[in-house]
Amino acid sequence: MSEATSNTPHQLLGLYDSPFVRRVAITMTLYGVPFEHLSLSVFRQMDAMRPINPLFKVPMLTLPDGEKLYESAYLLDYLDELAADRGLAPLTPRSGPQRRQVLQATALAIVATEKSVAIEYERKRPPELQWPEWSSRLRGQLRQAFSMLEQRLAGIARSGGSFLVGDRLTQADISTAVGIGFVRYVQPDEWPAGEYPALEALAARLEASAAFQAVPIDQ
Ligand SMILES: N[C@@H](CCC(=O)N[C@@H](CS)C(=O)NCC(=O)O)C(=O)O
Repeated sequence: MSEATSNTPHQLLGLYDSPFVRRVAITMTLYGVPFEHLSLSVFRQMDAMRPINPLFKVPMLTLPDGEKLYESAYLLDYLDELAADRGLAPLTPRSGPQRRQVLQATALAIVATEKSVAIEYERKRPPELQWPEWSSRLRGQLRQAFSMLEQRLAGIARSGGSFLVGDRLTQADISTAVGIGFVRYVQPDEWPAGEYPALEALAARLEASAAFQAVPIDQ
């Protein structure tokens, strides 16, 4: 990969109340990649965003050479490669069974997160256009994804482990904790307190960590 040569830092576009933006910002913080945070809302600041990102979809990462990247999974893939080039262990292993496991656990976290975002969009519709059966389906999927993660983590915890995959922090843990943080922040009524104790413990631990504290959801 061609390393950044310019002095311009990476620039990350989007609010941290977006779980997709936040997981990228936390990952950059953990990797020690300095970045400028452009905190613009895709809904409330469209005029300011239009010249920068007329797609109105965040996160968007601008590289030091001006190249723009979209879709948080691909941003993370780029950052993992950058980390590996710098001799750091990527948060998603580059190959092997643990890569598959991290990707799959991350996929569950993203299903839960996307369903939560979809519930939020449904709630923003005029009351007469809301479809309760649809919200209920989304809620069922959200809970199913978190249940599957809880089952995995509770099993690992019984054997003394404290991460979703292997014995170190991975993207699966980060995306899961960020997803939980989003649900609890935006839709506290959708988080069934006490139902996912292993996930709650993981989220509490990570939210207290320096990298998560550096990227507050309400900034
Ligand atoms: N799959 C995308 C999802 C990103 C996403 O949905 N971002 C929301 C903010 S949470 C957004 O940009 N919404 C505006 C829109 O879709 O029009 C990713 O992971 O980057």
